[in-house]
This record gives sequence, structure tokens and C-alpha cells, in this order.
Amino acid sequence: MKAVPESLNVSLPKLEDSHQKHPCFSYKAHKKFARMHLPVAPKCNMACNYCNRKYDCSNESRPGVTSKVLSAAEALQRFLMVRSQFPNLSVVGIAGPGDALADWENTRTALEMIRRVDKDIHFCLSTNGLLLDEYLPEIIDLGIGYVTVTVNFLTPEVGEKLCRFIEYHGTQYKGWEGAALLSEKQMQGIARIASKGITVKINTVMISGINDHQIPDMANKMKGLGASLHNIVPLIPVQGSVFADYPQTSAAELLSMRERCRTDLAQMSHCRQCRADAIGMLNDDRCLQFIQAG
Ligand code: CLF
Ligand code: SF4
Repeated sequence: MKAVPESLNVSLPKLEDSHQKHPCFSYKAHKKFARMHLPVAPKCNMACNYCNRKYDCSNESRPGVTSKVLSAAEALQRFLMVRSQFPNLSVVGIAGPGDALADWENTRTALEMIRRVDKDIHFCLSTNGLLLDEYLPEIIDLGIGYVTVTVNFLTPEVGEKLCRFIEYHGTQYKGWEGAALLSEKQMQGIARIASKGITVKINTVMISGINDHQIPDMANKMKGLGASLHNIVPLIPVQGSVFADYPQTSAAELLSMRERCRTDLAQMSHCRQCRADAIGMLNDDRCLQFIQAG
């Protein structure tokens, strides 16, 4: 059970029975429970070679896409509307369209506003992990029980092929140097949040010929740091990104990698690579209906 921030003055959800209700962390739960993403975090502090967030397309479904970035007040309104129509809504997640922690002010304000009106809903964050350690006290105070960290490499030699730069406290670190700093912050952050009882999932974008050879060791290392689930997802080559011409990772490659990693870390197999404004059951996204409603 998390400490309750005085300003919120509510009791927070019991984590011990929440896995059964989280559609991403439990296969069974994804058939019963819905989640919603609130696209309140457009900024990011790094430049991944597979990322392009310039699209504003209601028909494209992949991470980083949202039809509109919401203010915290708009996020609360959308939450109330969705909750009234989905009695099985169990999780509110912040998954960009940038990075939840790089845009922490908006993320925190939106979650605080929701916590004031709903003490039971579970909070979930998705982040690159650069600022995890830094925001840990606030993550705990808000009662965020689930954090997903995208970890794509173990060594800066591979990291520099995946990420052009990171920005950390006003300084830009390019190539090898940036990748080394990111990796150090990710490891520290994952170990610390896991040690505080927060459930950690690792997302890894599998890019054949770039990082696939490190993924099995990554699963082992992440288990050691306290992660409880691994979600290896295929590269989606996106127009306008550096990796636009790379082949999409095949289903067979993905399956075989998950099998190899399963002995070290439990593997997720039902991810839908959701939009930043996804709403509803994983297999039946209803975000369009709410985008049109405003
Ligand atoms: Fe959203 Fe992610 Fe939380 Fe789930 S999604 S922030 S853990 S509430 Fe789920 Fe969507 Fe896959 Fe993410 S299916 S992309 S794993
Ligand atoms: Fe894009 Fe996420 Fe990478 Fe930021 S961390 S550049 S939002 S993929």
C-alpha cells in the first residue's frame, strides 16, 4: 500500500489484487477489463531512430500517435466520460505521445486531478526511464502502481545505433555518450522503483540485426533488477523516422525471441502497440468515438 499524499487525502488502490485487473499485466484480465490512455505528455527528452510523433491521424494505430494532446483539465473530463461508459475501466495510463516523465508537470497534474475523484483506478506510466530515479518520490506519492520502461539495449555500442541523442538537465548528449547515460539511468531507476513495490514491465523494440542479439541477456538482467514482465514488440517502420526503410520484425522472429527469453522473464504476448489516446479493451479500441466527442 502506498503512502497517501496529504494533498490528495484519499486511500489508494490495493496493489495486491490489482494484477488481475490490469489488461496488460494479466492475459486473463485483457478479456475483461479496459484501459485508457490520456495523451497529456507530448514532450520527449531523447531521439529514438524508430520514432516519429508528427502524425495526427485517427486511422493510424501505433505508439506515439494521438489525435489531440489534452490538457490536465481535458484529461479529467475525458476520464469522467469514459468511466461513465466503461464500468470495467480499471487502468489509466500515460503513454505519451512523448515521454510521461519528460512532461512530468502535465502527467502529474492530470493524475492528481483524477485521483481526487477516483481512489480506486490504477495508474500506469510508460517511460524511457531517463528520469525515473528523479521522480520516484512523486511516483510513489501519486500511487502509480505500474511502470513500463522501454529498454532497447544493454551496451552504448548498440544504443548509439538506436538513439541519436538524449537531453538531460539542459545538456544534449549524443551517440555513445547519450546511450551510456541513458542505460545507467534506466538500470538505477528500474532497480529503485521495483524495490519500492512498483510493478515493472520492460518494453523492448526488437530490431533484427541491431539489438536482437542482446535481448536474451536483457531479459535476464531486467529480472535481476526486479522487473516482472517483458514485452518484446516488433519494429514498426514509420515514415519520416530514421528506420523508415528497415523491415518490420516478423511474427516468427518475435515468437522465437519470446520463447528464448521466457525462462528468464515472463513474456507478454497480447500487446496491441496502442496509440497514446487508446481507450477500451485491448482488442476493441474505442478511441475514435471519444476523439469525435472532444
Ligand atoms: Fe497503457 Fe502500457 Fe500501461 Fe497498458 S498499454 S501504459 S502497460 S495501460 Fe498494454 Fe498497449 Fe501494449 Fe502498452 S497493450 S502498448 S503494453
Ligand atoms: Fe519517441 Fe518514446 Fe523514443 Fe521519446 S522515448 S523519442 S517518444 S520512442
